Amino acid sequence: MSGFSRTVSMTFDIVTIFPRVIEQPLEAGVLGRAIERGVLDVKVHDLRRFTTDRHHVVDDVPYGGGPGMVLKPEPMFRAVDFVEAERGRPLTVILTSPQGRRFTQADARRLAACQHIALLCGRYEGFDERVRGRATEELSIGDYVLTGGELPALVILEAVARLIPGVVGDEQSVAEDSFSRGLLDFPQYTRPAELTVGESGPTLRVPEVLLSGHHAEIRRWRKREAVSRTLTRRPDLLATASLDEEEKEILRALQDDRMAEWQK
Ligand code: 9D3
Repeated sequence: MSGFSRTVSMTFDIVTIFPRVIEQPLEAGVLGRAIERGVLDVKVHDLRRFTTDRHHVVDDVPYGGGPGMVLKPEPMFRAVDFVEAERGRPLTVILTSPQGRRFTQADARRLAACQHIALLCGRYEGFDERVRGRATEELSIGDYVLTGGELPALVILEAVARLIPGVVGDEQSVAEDSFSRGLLDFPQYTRPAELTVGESGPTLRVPEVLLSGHHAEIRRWRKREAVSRTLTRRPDLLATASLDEEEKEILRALQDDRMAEWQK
């Protein structure tokens, strides 16, 4: 046995009629490097390869009439059979569709514990209803209309894959991720400390506290900014956020301020 043997942490099988849409973005960045290093394995399966007719037809008209086309069920069944034969069962099979439950960070964390995940990308008006029986879950990435499930599959893949140990270099930044605590990020600045935009524009300054070197004050300022931003922009997150005592205190003070402002 070689001491250098390496085990691939996670495998994604993606079934699509547009393999390049999945493959191209995975060549760059953090995920591309994870694939090169063998920490992550992504297999893209062209749905057309699972057709049996001469013209590799993947869609057909809807029974009952109406606009658009529906993905034929047999190629999709064969594709899932193929992946299942390769990976074994039980296999997590995710169907991407506008009818799915909304994908969240909690789903990403749950799915990161899986060894194999298959993602089926919808196109046209969607899947033949009978294919849903082969999926273990159905996910949407949000309430807007896209042309297919390829970008959603990439979104899910990226959110899950970056949680696999060794995919992102900085484990700390993954652990401290704002969404895992339920607060938005505090504002970030880098050099220079003063910036003049244009010929005679205003001077844009980095908040004094960040230049002070007072670490306790900086920590408190950052907490305050994160809580304040969340209260303004995403109050819905506060219902389930896990705040420490200091953050709860900051939140109460901010709410009192805003209530007072409102009653003036
Ligand atoms: C609910 C919209 N449908 C009304 C007739 C038509 C339709 C729109 C878009 C059917 C399929 C699609 C393609 N979209 C996806 O496959 C999809 C998707 C999305 O559009 N938004 C957010 N998440 C997802 S996951 C898959």
